[in-house]
Amino acid sequence: MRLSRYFLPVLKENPSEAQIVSHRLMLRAGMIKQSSAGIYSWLPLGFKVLKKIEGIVHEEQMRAGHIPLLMPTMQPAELWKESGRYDDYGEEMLRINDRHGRDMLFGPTNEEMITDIFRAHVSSYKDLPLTLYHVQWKFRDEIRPRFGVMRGREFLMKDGYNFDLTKEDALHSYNRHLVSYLRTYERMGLQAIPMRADGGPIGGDYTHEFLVLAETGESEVFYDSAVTDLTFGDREIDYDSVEECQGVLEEFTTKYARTDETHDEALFNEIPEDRRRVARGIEVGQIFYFGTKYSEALGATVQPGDGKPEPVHMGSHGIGVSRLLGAIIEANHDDNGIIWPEGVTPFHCGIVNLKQGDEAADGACDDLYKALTAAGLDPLYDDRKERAGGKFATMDLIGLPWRITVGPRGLKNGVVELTSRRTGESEELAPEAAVAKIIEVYKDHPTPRGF
Ligand code: P5A
Repeated sequence: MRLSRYFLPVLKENPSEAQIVSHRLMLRAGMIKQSSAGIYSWLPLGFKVLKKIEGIVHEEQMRAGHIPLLMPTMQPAELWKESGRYDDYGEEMLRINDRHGRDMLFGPTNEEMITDIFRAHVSSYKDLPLTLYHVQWKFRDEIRPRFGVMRGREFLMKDGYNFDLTKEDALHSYNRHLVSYLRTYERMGLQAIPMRADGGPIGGDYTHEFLVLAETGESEVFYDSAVTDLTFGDREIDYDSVEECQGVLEEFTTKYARTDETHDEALFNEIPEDRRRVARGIEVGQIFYFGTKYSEALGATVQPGDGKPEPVHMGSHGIGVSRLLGAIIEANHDDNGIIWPEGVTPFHCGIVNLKQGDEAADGACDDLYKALTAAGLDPLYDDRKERAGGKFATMDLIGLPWRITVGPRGLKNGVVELTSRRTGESEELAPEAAVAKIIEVYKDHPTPRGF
């Protein structure tokens, strides 16, 4: 993309409404624009990252054997009356009447709707296990929407639902989700720690939240610092293997890590004192096992062999897709702007032309652009007639991990400059070598094709 043809409405000033750095940087980098409280338009740069994150979520869900579908945002109240949650959910649910006076709602989550799909189409235990998921907009009329996309009213969630014959099978589904979530967050350059939590309005008492440690996080968390040494890495996991998934769950959840809702002071005090941590975190996902809560209420049953129909065991599993942008920025920024991890960056690298209009510089930038594009990469070429300082400031603000700087002086010596946004280190090398290096970097970070 040539910047002169792109739509990147960066702000020079710090927006006064933004209280935390990720919100401020998303506004300044022209990623989002508030439409009303907790509701945002996703401008091209923000949309690009959102779709990258969504792409990683899809890839990892499908890798785990989960099946994508798409349910609507608008739901009929009847389903929620069947489960009993229509009254229980309270004021967070946006209730709407259609022209016929029918009670509708903008879905805050989809347990009822997916259970309705299941009961309509599945009756044989042979169709189990089954996990269906979608990535769809949700609405929760949060009393205090704040921090930009962190706590929105309209937000994008990946929500998945498992259907299993027995509790044992459903716990394997739970473990499988935990494993796939660890992989998912690490691909985005994040450490998200599973912590025992509370079921809240979704239900069930077996649930973990995934938390990214950050001072601006809304949750208070208590943990053994040894959990921060755990990484999933590039291990290959057989998602069908009960033992392997159980092993990962035990590795990542045995040490003490809890949100304030489930915190147990006595257990916490058993951790060696120098490893006890009280901190704040951003909840980027949550997994639940709630047994037959919805299947019983809505009559989602299967017949095991020749026995009588039995309600299926279920769980639900959510990733805060739009919230992740905020969490990633909270964990990756400096005073000059965002520093995208390679896995989610909107463009793979920036090309800065120091002297637009200079024949050699223009030609070299065009060649770089073509070479990177031919390699399947997505560069952002700042071809505007601007001074170098302004171009660097924009690149730093929007946070592309790599920048190639091209100027007539360097070209005389056959070199361009390659700069890492994260370390600030630069090296001079031949344009072909810069391209080769960027191609090499992204070999380890396969990113879904973006927009
Ligand atoms: C699990 C999937 C559920 O709703 N039902 C379907 C279960 N869980 S949850 O924890 O309530 O939400 C899942 C994730 O969505 C994100 N999230 C939000 N993101 C932005 N703004 C909000 N207001 C908001 N509310 C929830 C969180 O990341 C949460 O973990």
